[in-house]
Amino acid sequence: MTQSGVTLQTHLEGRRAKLPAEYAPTVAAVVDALAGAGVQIERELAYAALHGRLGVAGGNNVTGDTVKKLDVWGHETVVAALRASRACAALVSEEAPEPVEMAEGAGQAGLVVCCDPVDGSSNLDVGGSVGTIFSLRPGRGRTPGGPGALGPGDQQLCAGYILYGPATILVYTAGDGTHGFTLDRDSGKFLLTLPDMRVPARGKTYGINEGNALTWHPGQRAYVEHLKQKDKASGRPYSLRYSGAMVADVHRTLLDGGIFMYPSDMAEPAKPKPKLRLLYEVAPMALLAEQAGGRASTGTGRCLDVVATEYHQRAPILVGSAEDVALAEDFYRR
Ligand code: FBP
Repeated sequence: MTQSGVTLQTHLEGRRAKLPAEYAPTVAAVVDALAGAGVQIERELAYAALHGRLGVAGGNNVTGDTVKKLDVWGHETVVAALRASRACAALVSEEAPEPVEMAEGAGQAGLVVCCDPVDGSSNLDVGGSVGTIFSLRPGRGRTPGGPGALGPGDQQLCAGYILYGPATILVYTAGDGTHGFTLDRDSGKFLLTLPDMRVPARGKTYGINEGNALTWHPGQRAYVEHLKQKDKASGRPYSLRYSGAMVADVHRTLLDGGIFMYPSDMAEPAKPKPKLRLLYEVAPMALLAEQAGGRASTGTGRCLDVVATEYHQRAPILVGSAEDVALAEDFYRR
C-alpha cells in the first residue's frame, strides 16, 4: 500500500475520458458527494454511542431488515449529499421503499444512484466493520428518474464502497480498473493507496454464513466441503473468514483473493431465496470484482447479466478470485 498523494478528485478527473462525455462531470460530482457523506458517517460511527445513536430505530425496511438508528441517519446523510451535488436525478436506497426523486439533478446528465448507506448493520452495536455501497447508472434525462436504475449490471457507469474499519477506505471503478483510497482524517481527503487493484487468481480463504448450510444448493454444499479437504497442492483446506459485513468481506477478498459467497436459500428448490440486494449490493460488487480481474457469479451465471426489474430485488453472489469462482460454478453444474 503506497501513499501517492493523488486525491480522489484528481483521480476522477483522470477517468473522464473513459466515461460517456455527458456523464463524466456528474459521475465525478456524485462520487465526490458520496465520499463527503462517507467522511460524515465514519465520524458519526465513532461518536454514535455518545450521541445515543446506537440501537434500533423501530420498524423494518422494505426488505424486512430491522432498521438501526444509524441506518436512518446514514440514509439521510446520503440524501442530503446527493441533493447538494445537483448531479443525482434519483436515489434507490435500502432504507427507502421507493426511489427518492431529486429535481435538483434531473437534467440530461443526471445520474440514478443505488445505495446501501450502512451495510453490515448487524455489526453496528458490536463495534464491527460496516460500509456504504454505491452504484451509478445513467438517468437519460427521464422523469421520474428511478426507473433508470432497472436493467442489467453492465449499465453501471461507476460503482464503489466505503469501508469503515480501523481505516476508512473508499474503493471505486468507473470502468477503468478498480482503485482504493484511504481517508486522511486530518485533511478529510481520500488519497490513492491501492492503485489498480488486482484480485489474485486463487486465494486461501472463503467467506459464507455456514449457519445456512442446510438450505444451500447441493453443488454449493459440495463446493464448501471441497474447500475443507486437506490437499497441499491446491492450498486446501481454505480458512473461513466471515465478518457479517459484505463490504469488509469483499474488500479482503479483492486484496487477498479467495471467495465470498451469499448463495440462495434453496429450502424450496423451486423458489430460491437469495438475501443480498441486486442494485445496491450484488451488482456494484460484481463490477468492482470484474474490473479488478476477478469474477462474480450467481452460481449458474454472471451477476452482471442479471436484469433488475424491481428496486429491492435480491440475487445470489459468489465473488472473488476467477479460479475459485469458476470452480464453485463447476460444482453447481455437477
Ligand atoms: P445490510 O446490513 O445492509 O442489511 O446488509 C446485508 C448484510 O449485513 C451484508 O453486509 C452481510 O454480508 C450479510 O447481510 C450478513 O448476513 P447474515 O447475517 O445472514 O450472515
